[in-house]
Amino acid sequence: MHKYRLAFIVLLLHLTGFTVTAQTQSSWVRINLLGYKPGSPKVAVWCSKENITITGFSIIDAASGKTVFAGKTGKAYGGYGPFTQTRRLNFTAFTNPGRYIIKAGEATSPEFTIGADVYKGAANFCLRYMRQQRSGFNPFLKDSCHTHDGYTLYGPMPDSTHIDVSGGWHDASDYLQYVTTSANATWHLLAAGRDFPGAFGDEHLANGLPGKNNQLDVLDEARWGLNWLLKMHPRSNWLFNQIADDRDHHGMRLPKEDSFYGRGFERPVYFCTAQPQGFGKYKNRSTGLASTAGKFASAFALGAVLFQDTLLQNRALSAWALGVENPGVCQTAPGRSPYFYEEDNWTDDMELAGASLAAMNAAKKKICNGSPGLCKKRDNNALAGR
Ligand SMILES: [Ca+2]
Ligand SMILES: [Ca+2]
Repeated sequence: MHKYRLAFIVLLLHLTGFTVTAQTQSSWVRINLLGYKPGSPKVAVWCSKENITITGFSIIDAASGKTVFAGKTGKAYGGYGPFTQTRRLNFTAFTNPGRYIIKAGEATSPEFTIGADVYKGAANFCLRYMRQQRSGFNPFLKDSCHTHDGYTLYGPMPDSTHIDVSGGWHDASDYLQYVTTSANATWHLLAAGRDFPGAFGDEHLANGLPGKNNQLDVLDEARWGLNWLLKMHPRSNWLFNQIADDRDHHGMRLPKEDSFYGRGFERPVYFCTAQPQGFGKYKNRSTGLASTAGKFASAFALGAVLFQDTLLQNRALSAWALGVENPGVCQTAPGRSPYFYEEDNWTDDMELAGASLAAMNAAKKKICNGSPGLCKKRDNNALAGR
């Protein structure tokens, strides 16, 4: 019995000591966790919860423990977030590859790397998050969710008309789905695949499960986005803006058991009307369609080029036309909470759309000049699919 009591006291002392150590730490050094390339700018940030100051820092070789670089801190930046004082630690001048630790005052950084290949695989790795966010079939869970979406609101059809808009990605770690964020993500995935194909692999199928399908995974992911956007712009004069609203935030539930909207597992699908919307006390300040229409058009136009798809081409043109006819912003719809995506500019979206359409038309001209019959056949197929 005595033995156990002693062990308990030793454990208690150990825990107490640990707690005191954690509580007394008041400053930290934050680094780029991926590391730094030898020739790139290199900055860490020292931050403290006390109003103290430091004037210098040192870099220590992780293996030998020797100081290999000494630097002066930048000017005091003052408070930021939970911190009272912050300073930048610039060590761009230090270019030797290796594993290091930064020591600044009482704070020590985690170990980090300086090396030519520190970013290798990073872009491809980020696609894991996109696959985890997939709505409809989710390859991370190997299960499907939100397959009942959804019922319409604000549209030209009677409210609560069912329309199939299952697919796309959940937004920001909740289950909401927006065109404004999804079309933006889709365009960037397409552009990344176009401009940096060597940064991505082919280790997943179109549905996100492991496998090879002779298509870069970044373009598989972009295609997943485009397929959903086509459902959200199903006719040349119909644009939908979002699925679900802030009732989403009222509690935790499994994605396939999302019954927060009073119609089984269906969720509301908001039509873009160029007017303020919001089912509860709060309304957005929508004035037009162009911010959303422009994002649709730019994603479809770039997708049309990369996938040689005339349905995407036609949808790019129809979304563009709706944006031209309805200048203004199309904000997301709130409900019981006052916050929503308060986008106040639309010209940037129409500019990107215009540039993307010009590139699409130039690419089409090139293809059609080479094979006019193929273009005619594709256009007919696209029209039949409308
Ligand atoms: Ca693939
Ligand atoms: Ca904008």
